[in-house]
Amino acid sequence: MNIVRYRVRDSAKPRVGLHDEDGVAEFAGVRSLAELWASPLAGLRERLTGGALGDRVPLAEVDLLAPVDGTTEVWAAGVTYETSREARVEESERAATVYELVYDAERPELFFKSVPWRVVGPDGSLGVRADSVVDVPEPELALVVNRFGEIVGYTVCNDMSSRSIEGENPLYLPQAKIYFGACGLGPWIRPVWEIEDPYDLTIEMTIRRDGEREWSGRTSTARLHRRLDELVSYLMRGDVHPDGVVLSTGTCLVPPAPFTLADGDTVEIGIEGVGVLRNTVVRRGTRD
Ligand code: DO4
Ligand code: MG
Repeated sequence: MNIVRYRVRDSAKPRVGLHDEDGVAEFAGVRSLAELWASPLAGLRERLTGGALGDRVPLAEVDLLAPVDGTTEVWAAGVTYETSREARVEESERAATVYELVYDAERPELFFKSVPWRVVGPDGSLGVRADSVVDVPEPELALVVNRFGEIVGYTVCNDMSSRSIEGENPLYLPQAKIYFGACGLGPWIRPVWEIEDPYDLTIEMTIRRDGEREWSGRTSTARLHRRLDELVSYLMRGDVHPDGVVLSTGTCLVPPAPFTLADGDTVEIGIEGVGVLRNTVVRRGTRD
């Protein structure tokens, strides 16, 4: 079962429904995903498995949208895999120790990533800033968390990042991570009860340029250095998320320098059991 946010072609109205190989069926009476994240997990499961569904619409007639709406924010964790720690140390010679320290610190690195309207969904265009020279996609398992702090589902996040801007000074992190087209999410949400072991999922990323493979990598969530509930508990501390929150859990795949994304590249991120997110990259300033 995949929970989707979608639009039937030629209609402006975003809908929430269930997706399978044959099509998408709307959840009767559910106006937003945010509304679902206001129920405790037990109630949600009952509602989704026993709820009334509308007629199934074939996949060819729908556009899937980023699975986030309302006031549900997207946050991200950083330096949660050894590979990420090494990549940051390498790119930021003068401030390398902050990454080494946070990897082993009790408190994880968590940062705000996106409001829902800025999030790019399946097949949408991701952005690269015109004032950045080294840019990478970051393939990450993202947690969908309800207002009570319970993990209710999983999706795929692309935490697009400027390595050159963050490498210059870690205080530039918001500029390296938050800009137009910086957050990809989708293609849908897989409910938590359908993933047996979130610590044993293969993550794969392929970047294609002019139709040819430019870079690809494969890893596993088994290499995650933190527990998922630990990340969520820090995110909920001292804060409220009335419409729930999406928390991306950090990357274990960083294409090494001098790799940088080019205009027109396609990025495909697959997480076992969760889904495959495909997007195209627009490098701002290259088409003007
Ligand atoms: O500290 C910088 C951000 C790291 C990050 O986004 C990641 O590890 O995925
Ligand atoms: Mg990241």
